[in-house]
Amino acid sequence: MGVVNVTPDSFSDGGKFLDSEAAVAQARRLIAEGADVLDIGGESTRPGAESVSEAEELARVLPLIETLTAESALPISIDTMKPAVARAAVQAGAAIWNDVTALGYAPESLPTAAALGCTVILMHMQGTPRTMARDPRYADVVAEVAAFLDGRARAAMAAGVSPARIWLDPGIGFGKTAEHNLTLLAHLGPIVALGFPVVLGVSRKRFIGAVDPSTAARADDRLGGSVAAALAGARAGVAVVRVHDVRETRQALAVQAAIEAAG
Ligand code: HH2
Repeated sequence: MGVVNVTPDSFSDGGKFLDSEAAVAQARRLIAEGADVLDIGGESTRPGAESVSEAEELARVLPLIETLTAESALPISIDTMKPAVARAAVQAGAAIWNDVTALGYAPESLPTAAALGCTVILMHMQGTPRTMARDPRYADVVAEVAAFLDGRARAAMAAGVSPARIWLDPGIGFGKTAEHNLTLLAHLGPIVALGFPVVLGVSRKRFIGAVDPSTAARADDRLGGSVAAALAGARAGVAVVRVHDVRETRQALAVQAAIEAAG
């Protein structure tokens, strides 16, 4: 799954135009590099990030989804916590609703997902993007994340979401210390064992900067660590890796698979 962010720093018309052009170019690049899914987001979920209005988020993502569905059959995932944004994105051609709040942001999230009939990604997060980095605590991070995801999958099914359309994600970096993230990556088994495809987002995340402090200040210096974590996820049975660097990750996964096949 290739990541395409449409989160402009500038709200001027000029800035927006340039950013949406850049987003289309980035999406085309990831398609050419072999992405199987594109994940499009119009609201940053980085620790401390401010939320954006529904209208602004729609203005960022809808033109991109419309452009891409017109020129490619690749499935598109909409990374949003807002049910109205998910609905408009699916109506514009998105096939997957990627929700970092596991359909918990609004009361209408669950019924909206059921009515849309799209695939949903239910992700674990402790707190909210604004607060989650403050002081995350768990007695047993693996058991708690697995129990949460199991509960949200049950809630989604009870609301009418087909079990065949549920994917789960442990939410690496969302209300977790570097140690929590590494513990989860070392013990993905209980989450994979819940029986749904598992999505893993490790690309360029801060825990890599904790392991290699020389990259602490620069997220785009974390390619090696991102690929290492994606490979660990694949070995543990993860179905989808959400990445910024599709070409390098595909190559690493292919070499790992070739070595396993030769063994
Ligand atoms: N991580 C980010 C955003 N969306 N969705 C899922 N399912 N899993 C993730 O791990 C995940 C996600 C991180 O977002 P952000 O920090 O805003 O940056 P970027 O989108 O460039 O990764």
